[in-house]
Amino acid sequence: MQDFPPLVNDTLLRAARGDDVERIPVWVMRQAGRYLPEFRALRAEHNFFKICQTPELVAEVTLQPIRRYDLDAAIIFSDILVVPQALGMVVEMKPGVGPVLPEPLSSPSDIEKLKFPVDVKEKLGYVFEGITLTRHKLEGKVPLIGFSGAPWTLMCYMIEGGGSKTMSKAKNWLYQHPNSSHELLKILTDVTVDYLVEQVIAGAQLLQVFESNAEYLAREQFEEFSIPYFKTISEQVKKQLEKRGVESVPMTIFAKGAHHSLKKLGNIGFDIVGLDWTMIPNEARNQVGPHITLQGNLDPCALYGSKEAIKKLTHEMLSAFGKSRYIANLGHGIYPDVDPEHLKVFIDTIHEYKWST
Ligand code: 1CP
Repeated sequence: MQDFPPLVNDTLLRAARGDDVERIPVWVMRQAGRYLPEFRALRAEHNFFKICQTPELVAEVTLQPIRRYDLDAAIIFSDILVVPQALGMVVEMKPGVGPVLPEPLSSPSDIEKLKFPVDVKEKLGYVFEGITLTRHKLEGKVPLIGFSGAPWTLMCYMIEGGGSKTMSKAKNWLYQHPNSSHELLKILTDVTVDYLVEQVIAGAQLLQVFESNAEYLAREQFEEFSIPYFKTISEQVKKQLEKRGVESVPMTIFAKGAHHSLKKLGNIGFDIVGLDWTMIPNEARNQVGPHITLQGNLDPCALYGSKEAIKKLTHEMLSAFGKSRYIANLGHGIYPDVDPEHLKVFIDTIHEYKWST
């Protein structure tokens, strides 16, 4: 390995393993992003994917929230859509619009156009270089999280050609072309496994898989088109790392909207289950059982409230989850128009919380 500085604050990793912690660890989805003026300033000078492809810029953006706040983890700056790019698809980031794929997969025969198999070290080597450099620049302050999109969420972008209110084109495939859907999901799973393994080898200390589009699937579809691939990802990542002689890292599954399947999510080889803000902590705990760490789940819009209101809602969140096996976060990514001072209130409230014994 790359002789990284020793880790000073390992609270996140201890909570992930279920060990005792003196304070609740907290990080925030999209913590490096547009709500930060220092991010917007850098973004004004560089194209989004140019930042992702330049290890020095990746490290700089990843460190921005760490300099500002008392966070317990950094998450590598990148995007889930670098995987479709690695498969040969064009992805553009349009300011004010979001990601656009100008040539989406319009029928199952388009699967043949994908450049598969992917040599992730060749196509996504810039991510791994970014991870290694960032891990050094973090100087052991907090652990570094790596991530990927889950296959169904990636499939949505590849077929819709960008965000969508309904995902009706991608869901059309599930009903009209279930075999081709599985073929595509299998391709995405294979790339994702290699991609996550290399992130750990490069220095990622925890991995999160984002199934942000789980909310579009009913339970039956989620069980057919999403869960089996999660299972393959967790099993294969751990197996491949063992084969390579590398210690495995904790893994988080965040499946937004998958209320109906929390029990299953606690039983597919992931150590941490991320909850969105509509999920109820004690119900989730009953579903996943005692051996899983829960993560979440304040409504990202709660940060629009007054500082007093944020404190109150954060206290309620903490008492609902309890101190053990818990990582604090929002229930989805922070929005670009949130006041950075309000995020500070959220983080500091979590750390200052006095647990009654
Ligand atoms: O969390 C972090 O700080 C790390 C950076 C990060 C992550 C983890 C970014 C930077 N994107 C992501 C993951 C990501 N990207 C997800 C999964 C998490 C989630 O649901 O939020 C998804 C669905 C995307 C796709 C994406 N990329 C969207 C959503 C579009 C939609 O409505 O469907 C958007 C807006 C982006 C662009 C993007 N990614 C990241 C940033 C900072 C931005 C803003 C782009 C800009 O600066 O113009």
